[in-house]
Amino acid sequence: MIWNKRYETMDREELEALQLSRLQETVHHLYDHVPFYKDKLDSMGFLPGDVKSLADLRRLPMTYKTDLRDNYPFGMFAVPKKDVVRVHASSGTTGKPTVVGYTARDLDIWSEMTARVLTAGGITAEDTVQVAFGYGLFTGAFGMHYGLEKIGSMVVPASSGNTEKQIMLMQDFGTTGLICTPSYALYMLEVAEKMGVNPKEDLKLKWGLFGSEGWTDAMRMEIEKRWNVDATDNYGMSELIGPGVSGECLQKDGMHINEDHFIVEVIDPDTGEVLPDGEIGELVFTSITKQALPLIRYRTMDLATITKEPCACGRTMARMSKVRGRTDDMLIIRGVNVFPSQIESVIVSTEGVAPQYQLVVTSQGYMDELEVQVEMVKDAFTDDYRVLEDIECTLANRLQTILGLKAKVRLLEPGSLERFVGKAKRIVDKRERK
Ligand code: DLL
Repeated sequence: MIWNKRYETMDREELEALQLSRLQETVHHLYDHVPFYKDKLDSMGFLPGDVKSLADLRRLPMTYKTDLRDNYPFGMFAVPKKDVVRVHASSGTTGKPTVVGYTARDLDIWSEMTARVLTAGGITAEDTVQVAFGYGLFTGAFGMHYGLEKIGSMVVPASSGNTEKQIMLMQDFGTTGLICTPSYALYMLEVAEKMGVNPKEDLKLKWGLFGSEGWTDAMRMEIEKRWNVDATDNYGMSELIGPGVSGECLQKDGMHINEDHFIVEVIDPDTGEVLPDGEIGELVFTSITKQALPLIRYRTMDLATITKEPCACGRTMARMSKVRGRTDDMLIIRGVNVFPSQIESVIVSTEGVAPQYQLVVTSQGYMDELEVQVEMVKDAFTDDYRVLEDIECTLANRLQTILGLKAKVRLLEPGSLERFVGKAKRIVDKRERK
């Protein structure tokens, strides 16, 4: 099903005309209301009226997360505070959070966008959907919640954590859709298994919409098999709006971007040069319908590819690939670029180990060491040294083939790593010089 055929199946020419007029409006709005953008455009001698075609987007300046930090908390808002009806924030790892704001119209558009993504992932008014993202400053739960209400599904705002209760609610309410991070979905599975609940027999779950962090296709297969669901990926970011920027349809072949609200570019993160479709680079988004906090050419640091090839579902909006990594979570080990997603795909497809892992990086003098700590599955866990060595060797060899780098593998007892109810933290970088 398609939530909004009028827009989601628009032909490209019409879409681009719409994007251009919305971009022009946005640039005027920002120039008139946000000193940060006015100063930037003035210093370049660029007037809002200079946006004559979509190609002029490339002449506009980029916006960085640090710009939001420097203007903390409300300095980038483009409307007076009385028109802001909601704020959210993303918790940075250090210092102050990044604050984002919404007008009533922004909230309306946001729920339209999440309604599209939810519909693409299989959700209808018939569904009972458990939202197991944390309700609060994080955008995940509220964003999906209002989209679900728009669709008319029955929402169970369970929030994150309290995992046994989540499973109980799923059983008692006949939950058919689950929304959370993929790592929490995995953790919930373990708890369900411990409680003796068999998803296939005891639950009615059909749809899993997982996002907010990276996960591989191998992980999708694992989750689909064990939860007995169709699992789709969806992407978003607080600064852009939250969830709802893009989502997979049931073809599971890339996430459809809501291009009538965002213009997407893929750039070379080092040079800023715009790359052709199909090439991997950093995603850069321009929001063209937001009132409270529109951003021009926002650098996401997320690496992916895009395609405008038609999709079998009928949607015409461009699709982005799964996020392959972030420019800031790429590890450089002995000069080799390593993405956690590469390691995850090896782990998930290796027998005997569970998809629970942690990457520990240390340095010995000038030599960096990568240790891949991974839990074993219960059935394979043994104290037979030869069996363990065999699994370690298989993993180390596969990692070397994929990464081009020797990594140390450490097998752990089932259940020994920390579990996450939100975004997982899998990298422990102990190097002084990173
Ligand atoms: O995570 C918004 C969201 C909530 C998206 C719920 C989907 C579902 P932030 O907390 O601001 O917003 O984090 C944004 O999370 O730049 C990516 O690095 C990462 N991310 C989000 N979705 C995906 C995904 C929300 N599907 C940051 N795959 C982004 C990989 C993702 N990474």
